Amino acid sequence: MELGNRKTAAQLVVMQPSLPGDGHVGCASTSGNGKSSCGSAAGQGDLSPEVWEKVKNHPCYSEEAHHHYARMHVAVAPACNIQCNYCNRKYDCSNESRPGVVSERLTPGQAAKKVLAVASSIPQMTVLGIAGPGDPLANPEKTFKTFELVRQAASDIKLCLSTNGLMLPDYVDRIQALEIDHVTITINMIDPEIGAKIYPWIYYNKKRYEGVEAARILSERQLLGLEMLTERGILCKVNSVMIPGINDHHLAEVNKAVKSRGAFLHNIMPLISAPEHGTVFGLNGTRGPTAQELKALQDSCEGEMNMMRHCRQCRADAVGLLGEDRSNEFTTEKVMEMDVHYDLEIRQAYQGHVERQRAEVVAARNAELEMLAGIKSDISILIAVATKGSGRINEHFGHAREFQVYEVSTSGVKFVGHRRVDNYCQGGFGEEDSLETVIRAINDCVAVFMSRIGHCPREGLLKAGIEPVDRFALEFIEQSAIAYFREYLKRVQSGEIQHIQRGDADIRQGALITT
Ligand code: CLF
Ligand code: SF4
Repeated sequence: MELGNRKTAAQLVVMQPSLPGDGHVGCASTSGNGKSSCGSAAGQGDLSPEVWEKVKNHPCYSEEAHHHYARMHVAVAPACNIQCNYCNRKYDCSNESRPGVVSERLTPGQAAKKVLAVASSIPQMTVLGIAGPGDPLANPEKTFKTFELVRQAASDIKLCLSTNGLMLPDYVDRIQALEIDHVTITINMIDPEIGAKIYPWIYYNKKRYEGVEAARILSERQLLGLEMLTERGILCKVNSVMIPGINDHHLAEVNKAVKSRGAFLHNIMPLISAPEHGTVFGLNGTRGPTAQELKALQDSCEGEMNMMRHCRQCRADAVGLLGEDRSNEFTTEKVMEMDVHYDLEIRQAYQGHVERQRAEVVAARNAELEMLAGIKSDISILIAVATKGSGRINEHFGHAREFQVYEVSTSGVKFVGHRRVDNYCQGGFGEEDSLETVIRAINDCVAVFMSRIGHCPREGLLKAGIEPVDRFALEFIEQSAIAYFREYLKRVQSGEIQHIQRGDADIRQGALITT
């Protein structure tokens, strides 16, 4: 698909800004309907203190937290009880991990040691998730034993479980007893006719079911499990894979169904279906959505409930901040040789430092937001950012493996997604092919922020109509995005530039390359 051409019928010149005027003050911490913040926004908003305590340092349940806190997965659950057409069993579970990367399988004892080793080395690691590589509840003893061991040894680590939901109703009491406060269920449909196009079979009660019957049983079990969990006050996130032509128009109904059953957060993820992954969808040519298609669906569901937009579809053995992967530092061989000293006080002191940094980011954003007061305009722009975390613009363009994308308007600034890329600078030299893929990945953005950029990529970006911006190097992302937006509106108003609706962008289909 050709995505690089700015001069298309989609070009649209929108309303000129008026500066300043009617006292409109933007706020990034609430969505348009005043709904509270969480997965897609910042701060406590109107969340109850109990819920805020659960989400504030969970990198998946709080977009703001994901810049500062890390999670880890342990791959203790190899078996699965259903077949998804986007999964190839020789790879990790696509519910929560990228296909194409094989994990080491761990015993519960090995997994528990690995958790303590990571917790000692990465004090901002706050969450242990079990997400595969098969389905955790198709391997209940290994899954729960691992959680038990970690709960005994490290009481401050949040426990998080991700499942296809088939066996969920049977394990709700055990989940509650172990204080697993976060459960993700992958729900791709509530209509079995649609489900039959996604799931060829399930294995349930020692029997194999196929087609519509299989999808009906799966859907009933998923929704029942969701209801049972939310009745017990356990926070539930629903993951849905957006499969164009199959469930893309149906996911709005799924969104309503899961919201009505008390789901806290909905994470609509793009189908990953490269032919080399060997999945049914990959082999039969079912494509993933474009960036605009995904964002339009997420936007349309946001009025219904909180949407997660920062998911990295991580591996079943991922370690680190979302978007980075430090699993190579913690292989079984290395972990078993480590002399681990888990120290709660050190972890708490470090996390106190993280909280102070986080408060600085929020204060800087809010101060900048005040400068938007009174500015009226229909313009909204997307900005791509090269970052290593902590809410700052602190990555070289050539080293970035992903760009975070922010939407800015007079309503404020919000994170709307990320785009994974091949890093441009390979072995010290720029790669023209890589630049092309970067441009395709951020083609819907008017600017890209980075700490540094070389001459060649700068020229390439300008030619593609994307402004490279390094004058905010090491500054806070959101504050800088608002400052850029104010300048942008002035430039539009003065006639220096014309605001043009950008084209679509690619979502990369390749497998994650670990650092
Ligand atoms: Fe892991 Fe999932 Fe828990 Fe997070 S991941 S089990 S909720 S700790 Fe997070 Fe990774 Fe997306 Fe999952 S970014 S794939 S949503
Ligand atoms: Fe694969 Fe996960 Fe689906 Fe099982 S639930 S088939 S492991 S994607």
